[in-house]
Amino acid sequence: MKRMLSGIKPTGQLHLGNYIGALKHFVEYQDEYEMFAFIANLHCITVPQDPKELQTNLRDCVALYLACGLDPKKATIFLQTDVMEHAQLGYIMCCHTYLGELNRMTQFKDKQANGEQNLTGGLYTYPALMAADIVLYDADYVPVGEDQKQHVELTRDVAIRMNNRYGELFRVPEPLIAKVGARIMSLSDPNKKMSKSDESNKGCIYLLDDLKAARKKVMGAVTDSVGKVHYDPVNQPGISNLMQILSSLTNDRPFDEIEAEFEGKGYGDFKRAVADAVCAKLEEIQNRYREILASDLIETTLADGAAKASAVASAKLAKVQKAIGMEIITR
Ligand code: ATP
Ligand code: LTN
Repeated sequence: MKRMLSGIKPTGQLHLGNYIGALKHFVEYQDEYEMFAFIANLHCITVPQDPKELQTNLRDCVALYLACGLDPKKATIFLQTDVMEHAQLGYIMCCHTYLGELNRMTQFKDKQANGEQNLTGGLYTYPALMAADIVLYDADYVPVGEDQKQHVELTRDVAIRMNNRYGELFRVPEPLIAKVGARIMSLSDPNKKMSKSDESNKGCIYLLDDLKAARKKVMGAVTDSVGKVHYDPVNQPGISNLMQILSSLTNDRPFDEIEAEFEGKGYGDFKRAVADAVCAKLEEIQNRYREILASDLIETTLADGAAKASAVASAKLAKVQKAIGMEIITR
């Protein structure tokens, strides 16, 4: 069975972009692949976190993985820090990643270009840790949103480099990016990615948003003056974004079918249909989320997941360290 691995940073509350671009696919693939789904809590401290908020976000993130349909019997669900090998292999990968490669990573470059102050070393070297996350499990595929493609490509380059230098160590992974929904845009500015760091809060639908608030955000989404429900991301980015959301939440309904349904109707009708689909999905997730919080499923899932992931990760780290010639006592 082919392996798949992905992670989400608990830097804030999970949003619809995280669900449509990533989480939904983890769930779809868990039957077909050996799935490793983790919470990237080392990655999230690359930017400052409030400890209390982080603790809440962390628990919510695990609960939401489960509430969205990840099944601990099928997928290995774990916390990155529960498997020490991530940090250790992360350091080793960092020592095989060139500064030129890190300098090209847009996430860091953008923050620097925006004049953000006190950027950390952890943020700069983060793609090397992400590479370790992936190769530690010999993942064949990495389902992610569009913004992460560059990091998976770097992982491939470093894995190939190390395989060439030390002999076959790692499987070389491929990013798996959905055709629809890999970059859900902000509802208040369809030229910007829907993001946890949305300051106005109007453009981002959180999975735990109150349903009324979520509906209001959809109904207030920025559209255009064309007046036709048509998929054209360049000229109608707002409408095209809503079409992607609707399609993703309704069994990948084709765009031409959506266009035909709303032919001759106003944007109000279309937005109501999108809001209905969003609220139905949020309601389903939130009901399950409340049940999970009232149970001990978070703890049992993480304990189980950490044990399964550690077994794979420790064997891989031992192999790498031996190949590099770093070890004396074989583990
Ligand atoms: P932020 O929302 O703060 O920009 P992020 O994308 O940097 O967060 P994560 O929350 O860890 O980081 O992302 C988890 C997954 O969700 C990744 O695979 C990412 O590509 C995907 N993702 C994030 N935002 C979107 C979006 N707007 N549309 C589609 N996929 C997204
Ligand atoms: N960098 C990703 C989160 C992440 C990840 C990973 C995704 C960390 N390690 C390994 C896939 C595979 C992000 O910022 N969204």
